[in-house]
Amino acid sequence: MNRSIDPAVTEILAHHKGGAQLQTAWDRYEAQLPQCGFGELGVCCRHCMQGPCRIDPFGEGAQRGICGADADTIVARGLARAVAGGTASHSGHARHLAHVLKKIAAGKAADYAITDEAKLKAVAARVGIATAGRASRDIARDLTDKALAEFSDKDEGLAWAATTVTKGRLEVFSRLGIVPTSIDSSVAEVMHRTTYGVDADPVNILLGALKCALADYAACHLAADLADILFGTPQPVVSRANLGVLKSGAVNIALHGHNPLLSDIIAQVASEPEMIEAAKQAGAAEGLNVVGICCTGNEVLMRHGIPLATSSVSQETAIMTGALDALVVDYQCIMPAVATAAECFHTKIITTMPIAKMPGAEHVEFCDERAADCARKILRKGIANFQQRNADKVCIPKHTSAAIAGFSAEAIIATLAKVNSEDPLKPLIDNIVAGNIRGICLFAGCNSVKVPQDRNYVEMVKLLLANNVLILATGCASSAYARHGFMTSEATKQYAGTGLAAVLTAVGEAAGLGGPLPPVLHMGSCVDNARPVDVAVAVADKLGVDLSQLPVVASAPEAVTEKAVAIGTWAVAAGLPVHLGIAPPVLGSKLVATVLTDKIKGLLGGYFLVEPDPAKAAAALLAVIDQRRVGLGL
Ligand code: BF8
Ligand code: SF4
Repeated sequence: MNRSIDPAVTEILAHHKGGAQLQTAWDRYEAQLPQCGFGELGVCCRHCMQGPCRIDPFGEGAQRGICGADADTIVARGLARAVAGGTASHSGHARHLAHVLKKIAAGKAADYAITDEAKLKAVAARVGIATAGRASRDIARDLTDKALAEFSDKDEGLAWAATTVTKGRLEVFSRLGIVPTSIDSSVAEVMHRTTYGVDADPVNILLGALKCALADYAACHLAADLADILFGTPQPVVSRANLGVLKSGAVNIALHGHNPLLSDIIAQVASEPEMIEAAKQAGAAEGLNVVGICCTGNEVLMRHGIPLATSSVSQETAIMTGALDALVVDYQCIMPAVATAAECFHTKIITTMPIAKMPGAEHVEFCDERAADCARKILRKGIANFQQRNADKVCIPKHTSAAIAGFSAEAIIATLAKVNSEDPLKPLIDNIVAGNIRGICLFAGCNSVKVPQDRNYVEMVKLLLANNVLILATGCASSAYARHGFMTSEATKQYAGTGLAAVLTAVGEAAGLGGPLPPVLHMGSCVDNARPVDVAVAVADKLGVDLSQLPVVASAPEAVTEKAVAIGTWAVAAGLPVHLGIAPPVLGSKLVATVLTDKIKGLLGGYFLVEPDPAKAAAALLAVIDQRRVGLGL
């Protein structure tokens, strides 16, 4: 089985081949094969203790669970619960940021600050908070109250959803009765309606899933906004990506997980002279080398230029270099397997959050009020562990690629403003109209063991770029493109079609980059999927159309998590055709599969498109883009 097309991952896996103790996600996947067919189709249910119940997909055995639920109900309930899981995760992340902003406004949490006052004012104004002549701290206090109110039931709906989408979308959501009244109640409602003997109507359950997904959207937007206020709105920054960013002569510390509350403070503290000196004292001539993994890696890459080591599915390979002195984690997408992998090397796994501990790891509870001290304590543990490193076990693949990251919506608009300061969106819209930019595709989501790591991303993007589709990327998708060299000026010359290359070159030169803009714009982590929506909404509003009419598509060609399910679902609600390269567990219900891939189109404009073959998927997305262009008269 081809496990990865990433050269660094391939090298490290080959280096450790045959190691009896050392297993990776790919080994454990093979040990699981064949995976349960009922589970794959989504037709098993454990929602009560009379179960588990399962439906025979061939129609010969049981067609109903003990309570009478059929395949349609069971599949819809399973999908809705996945959306609720994703929403709980993103909103936990957002809530954590809101609590810290509240502490800042109250004069506590002294290690954090309001870094981006302009963003604070812009977000506050957007959600209806007065800003003129007011102190930042007062605005922040009101903003936090408003943010925390998003989590508890209220009549008027979610401010972070209502103020960030088109009018047309809001009308569609109201018509379908899927406007969430709060983030927490949306999650709770899905859990309620999918528990034993509540909602048995599959279509009604799917509407509940859509409502919850819109709460997820609000949570993602809230998280991205608050992170910008606390740590700064990302601006283009040049860095490097892949395992070669680890250094044999430095103390290597990887930040893994999601919330910048932990990683940004560590990134700040790591540049303190005492920390660098401590690393040198420990014998590391090159000092301290902080790198990122997964979405928190994207956060510190975008704001500090910290290099990105690898993505989620290959997180164990960072440990397998034998050169990682500490892996510092907060929450989400951290495989418990990292502790097992660390047993074969010297890496210290440090957990930091009360809700995310792990056998085999050392727990250093992260405390918002003493964030910098906690960060220093964590770094010192990594530095002390450098002396445990066994030089004979060190194997750092040389591969790295340059990557320009940090394309927040604000950064994109500012770059376009260099071409037309009066009307920054005009160059983008004019080039879409002229066909130089045929359409835009957002790549999002994870890497899965079910396809060779990055294969779908790389094959699809080459085809789309050659056909003048501008690419936006977030999450592990952005990691894939960073590691494979798609986030450079050279990539524009190598991969972009003539029209797209001309636009990117003109914009890059006007912006003083000394070369073209990269053809794949790194827009951040998974919660940052709200950022491309901001750009799309601005374009739609300017054109006077709805999101469902734009030649904009999305793809999660290697998706894994419940968070990805939630994002994919709200992207459909936003009116986007959303490609999935791996079928989600819904194929056991023809009704659910048909609603998601077809019927939903008439209601929302968006829909799912499942295509495992990357070439066919790219062709399908191009066809959709062209249909939408025709719809706009282009
Ligand atoms: O939130 S893309 S594997 S790291 S879930 Fe996780 Fe998927 Fe990566 Fe970030 Ni997003
Ligand atoms: Fe079986 Fe119904 Fe219980 Fe699910 S809820 S386990 S289908 S009896």
